[in-house]
Amino acid sequence: MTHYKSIVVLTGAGISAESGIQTFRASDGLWEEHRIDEVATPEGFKKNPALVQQFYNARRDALLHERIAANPAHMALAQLEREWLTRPGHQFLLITQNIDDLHERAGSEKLIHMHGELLKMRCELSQQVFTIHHDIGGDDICACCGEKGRLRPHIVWFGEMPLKLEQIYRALANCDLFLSVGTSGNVYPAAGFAQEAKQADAYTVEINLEPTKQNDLFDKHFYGKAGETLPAFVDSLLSR
Ligand code: BJW
Repeated sequence: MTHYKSIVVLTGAGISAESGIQTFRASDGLWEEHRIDEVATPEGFKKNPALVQQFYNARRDALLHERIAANPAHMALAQLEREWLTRPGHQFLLITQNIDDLHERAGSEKLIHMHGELLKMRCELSQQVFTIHHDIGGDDICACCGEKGRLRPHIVWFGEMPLKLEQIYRALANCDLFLSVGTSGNVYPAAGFAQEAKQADAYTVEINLEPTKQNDLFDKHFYGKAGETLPAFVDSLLSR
């Protein structure tokens, strides 16, 4: 039986679907209701900042609703990190494309939000990042530069550079198990991570409701809800 030492996990919108958060590309997903170029590009923000702020304000409100909570899939990854890192020489990194904070709520700590965070905003002038639990408005004055209209959601839009890529590629180059959960594999560079892991000779595992665009890059697939399949997979890893 193979003994893995270094695990990298990539999560996407599917892991939060069972918590009541909309995915992007499903028939009832966010991109059916909103135009990507209007709400998820720097050009869209420049053209109509109020519309973009409204889009993220509404999603922030929804995330902070009391009915939203981490689900068994988020919990399983937090447990995996906790127990894996007690083993000498073992490594773990969780990379999420999600901007919600459900991994943190479950207890994950070795975590990168490569597409930003909904509960943070950023000053466009100083790049200083602030935590927020309220709406951002066009008239808001930035605490660092004192100017109006300089605050934007701390989100990586299309055409912008995802966060902490250097750290991510370093981890991928050293991993021996790569696990992808609930992502459609449509958006780069995240969609290229399985290929990077394969080049490092890692064993690659995918959990999704259905086959994805990256299907051929995975050694093993588990089809089903992440909240059901992931805890069982984590149990099998931890019992080795
Ligand atoms: C379940 C489930 C359950 C459901 N259990 N599973 C041509 C070729 C290559 C690249 C490009 C290209 N043209 C343009 C690009 C670059 C572009 C890109 O990739 N475009 C594509 C559309 C082609 N990428 C970028 O611009 C990125 N930046 C960049 O490339 O910088 C330059 C660079 C150069 C060199 C190296 C590195 C970088 C930035 C991308 C920013 C993405 N931003 C968004 C929105 C902001 C965040 C937000 O508002 O929330 O991020 S787009 C949106 O898609 C969001 C997500 O994080 C991202 C991925 O979506 P995800 O998570 O996969 O969701 P879905 O809905 O697609 O899939 C859900 C899956 O879950 C499905 O498969 C379901 O089956 C499954 N599922 N329930 C298990 N219960």
